[in-house]
Amino acid sequence: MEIKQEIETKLNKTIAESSNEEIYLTLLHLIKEKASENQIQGGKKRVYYISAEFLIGKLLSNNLINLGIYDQVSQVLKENGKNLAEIEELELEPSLGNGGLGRLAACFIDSIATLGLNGVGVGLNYHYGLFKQVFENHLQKETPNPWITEDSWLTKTDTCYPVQFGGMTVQSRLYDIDVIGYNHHTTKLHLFDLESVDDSMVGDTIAFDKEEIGKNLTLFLYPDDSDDKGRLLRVYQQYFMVSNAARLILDEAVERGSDLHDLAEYAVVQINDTHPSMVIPELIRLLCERGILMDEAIQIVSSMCAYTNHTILAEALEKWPISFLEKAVPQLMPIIRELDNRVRSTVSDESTYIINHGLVYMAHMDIHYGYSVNGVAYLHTEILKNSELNNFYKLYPEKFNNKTNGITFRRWLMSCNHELSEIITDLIGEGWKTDASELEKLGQFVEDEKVLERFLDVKSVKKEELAAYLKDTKGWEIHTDSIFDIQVKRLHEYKRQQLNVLYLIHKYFEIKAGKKPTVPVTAFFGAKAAPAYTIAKDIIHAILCLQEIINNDPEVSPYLNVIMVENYNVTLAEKLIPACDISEQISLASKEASGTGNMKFMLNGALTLGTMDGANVEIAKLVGEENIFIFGETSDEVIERYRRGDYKPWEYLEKDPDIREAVDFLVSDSMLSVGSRENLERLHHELCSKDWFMTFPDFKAYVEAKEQAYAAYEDRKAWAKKMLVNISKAGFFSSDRTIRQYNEEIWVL
Ligand code: 26V
Repeated sequence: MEIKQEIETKLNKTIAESSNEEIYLTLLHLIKEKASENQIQGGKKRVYYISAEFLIGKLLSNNLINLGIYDQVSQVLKENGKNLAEIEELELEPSLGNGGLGRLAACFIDSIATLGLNGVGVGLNYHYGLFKQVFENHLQKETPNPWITEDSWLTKTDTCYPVQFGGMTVQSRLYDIDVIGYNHHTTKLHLFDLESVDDSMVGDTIAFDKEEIGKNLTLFLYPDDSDDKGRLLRVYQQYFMVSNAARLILDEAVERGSDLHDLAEYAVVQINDTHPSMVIPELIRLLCERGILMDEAIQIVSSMCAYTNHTILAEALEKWPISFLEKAVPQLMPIIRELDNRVRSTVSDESTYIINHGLVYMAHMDIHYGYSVNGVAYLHTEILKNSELNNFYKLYPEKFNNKTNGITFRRWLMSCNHELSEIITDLIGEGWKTDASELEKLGQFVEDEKVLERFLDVKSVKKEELAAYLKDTKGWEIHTDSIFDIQVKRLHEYKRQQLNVLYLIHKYFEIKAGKKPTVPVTAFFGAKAAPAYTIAKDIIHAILCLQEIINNDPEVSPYLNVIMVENYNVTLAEKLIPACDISEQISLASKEASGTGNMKFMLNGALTLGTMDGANVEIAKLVGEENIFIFGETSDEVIERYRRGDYKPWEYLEKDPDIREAVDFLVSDSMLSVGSRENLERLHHELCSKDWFMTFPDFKAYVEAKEQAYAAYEDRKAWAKKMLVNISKAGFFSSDRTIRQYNEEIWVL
C-alpha cells in the first residue's frame, strides 16, 4: 500500500483534514505495527544490556529514517500542507537518562538492532525522568519532567514479577519500547515499572516522600542522594532493576531450552557502570533457589557477566554501606559475604576486597565475578590498567579490554543533519550509511573548492536554523555570522565549564580595552547540574550572570555573546551540534573517560578544541594535529600533580594577572548587581583556594588555543578543509564499530 493510503486509512480521513496531533498518533501506531513485523529472531545466546539510563531522545523521525520511509512520509505530508518537523515538536522527549552513559546505551541498542544482533536493553521506566531544568533568577531550578502520555512508544506487556525487599514485596510490570534498527531489524528496550507507582506523590517540585518505596520506586532517575533516605532509595531502585532483569533472563533462557546449568550459553549480561552490579548476586541467588549449588552458580554467573567502567573519578564509583543492603535486600547479603570470603581466601591484596570498612564496593564485585572489564576509550582503559584499577589488572590482566565508544550516525547525522547527509551521499554514494568507514572517501575532495563551498553552506544553513529556533522560542538575536563555539555536556567541575567562563571574562576585558575580535563569537552552553551539586550550580549561575552582563553591554555584544540554553537534552543537542564551529572538549586530562559529544560534533564538521583526554586522543590521532586544537597538560602530568599533592592555585593568582582579573570578576560589583553574592563568592573561593580540577595551570594555554582557532576560522577555505577531514575521519566512531567489537571480543553471540 502507498504510504499516503496507509496513513489515511488509519486516520479515517484525509491528511489535509487532520490535525498535527492526529497525524502524530497515527504515525506512532503505524510505526509500532511495522516494528512488530520485523523482530530479530536471533540465535541461542542473547545479550542483556542492563543500564540505569537510556537517553533515547525523540523517536518519530529516527524511526521513520530507520524504517527507510522518512523521505516518503515527509513528502506526502508536505504535499498535503503538513510539516513533519512541526509534528515532531508534539512528541515529548523520554526523560530516561542523564548524560553520556545513558546516551551511549541508546546508541548501542540502535546498533544492536541495526546489526541484527540478538540483544535487548533492560532498564527502568522513570515517570518523571531526571528533572526538567528551569532558570529562575539566574539559578537552576529542578522541576518534574513527566513524559509519558496515554499513547506513547511504550507498550504494556503481560510480564510481571514479585520483587522482594526487606519487609515487603512489590509487583513489577514490564513495558517495552521497540528499537528499530536501520534497515528494519527491530529489538526491544525493556523498561520495568512499579505496578503500584503513585504519580500523585509528586507536585510542582522534585521533592517527594523518599521512604514510600511501594509507591515511589520508578518516579525519578537518580533521586537526590544528598541524604541517607535518598541513597537508600537508589539501592531499592537498583535491586528492582536487576531482580526483574535476572528473572527475565532465566525465564527466557528456560523458554529457549536452557536447563540453567548451561545458562551462560543462552545469556550474557553487560553491566553498564556499577548501577546494575547487584545482578551478580541476584542471579546466583536465583540459580541456588532453583536447585543449583553455590559453587556452580558462582561459576555460571561469572562466565556470563561483563562490566563496563565509565569513570575514573573515585567519588563516582559506588560503594554502599552494608546496613543499606541489609535493610533493602537482606537476601543478597549472605551471597555478597560469600563472594567476599572467597576473594579473601585467595587474594592477599586487601584493597581489592568487596567488603571493606563496612562498605560494599560494587565495582570490585564486578571485576572479581565478571569475565570482562572494559574502559570506553584507549586512554581511559590504559589509566584503568596502569593506575586506577592496577591492583585488579595485576590479578586478572586477561579480563581487561578497551572498547572505544561510538555514536549512531542515523541520529547524529542522518536525522539531525539531512543537508550534510545528502551532500555526503551525493559525493560518495549511500555506502557510508551502513559502513561508516566509507566516509574516508570524502578525503578525495579536500582540494575541491566547489565541494568545500558546499560544506560551508550547510554549516551556515544549520546556524541559521538554530538562530531562528532560539529567536522563536526565546526571542534571542544571534549573529549567524559569528563563530559558534559550543560546550554542551553535564555540568561537572572536571569538565571545566569554569575554564570556559574564565576565558569569556578575559575576552570581555580585552574587548572593553579595545582589542576587538575580527570575527564575532557566540559562546553557547547547555548543561544540567545534579540537584545536590552546589558548585556545579554555582557555575551555572555564573554563566547566566555573564550572559546578562555581556549580551547587554553595547561595547561588547557586537563581538561576543553568551547563550546558555535551558534544559539541555537530546532534542536540543540535535539542533546545536550541526550548527557548531568549535567543539569545546576541555576536561582535565585523565578525567573524561571518553566523551561522545566530541564524536558527534566532529561528524557534523565542527573542529575540536580540547585537551588530550578521553576519545579526544583518538580524534587527534585520526585527524592530525593541523585539524584539531589541542592544549593543556597531559594526563601523565596531571596524574603526577595529584600524586605530589602540591598544587597551589594561589601561586597562579600571584603570578598571572590575567587569571587574577578573570577570577575576581566573579565577585565584582557588576556580577553582584545581577547575581547572588552567596553563589558567586562560594565559586570564587572554591577556585582560589582549591581549584581541584586545575583550571589555572591550563588557562594560558587555553587562551592561546582559542585565539589560534578563531584566527584559523578566518581562512574559510582552509577551515572548510579541516571540516572535511574531520568528517571523513569520523567513521571510526560509529557505534556499529563499537558494537561489532563488543560482540566479537566479549559477547560472542
Ligand atoms: C558520576 C558522578 C556521580 C557522583 C558525583 C560525581 C560523578 C562524576 C561522574 C559521574 C559519571 C558516571 C559515569 C558516566 O556517566 N560516565 C560517562 O560515560 C560516558 C559513556 O561512556 C563517557 O563518554 C563519559 O566520558 C563519562 O563521563
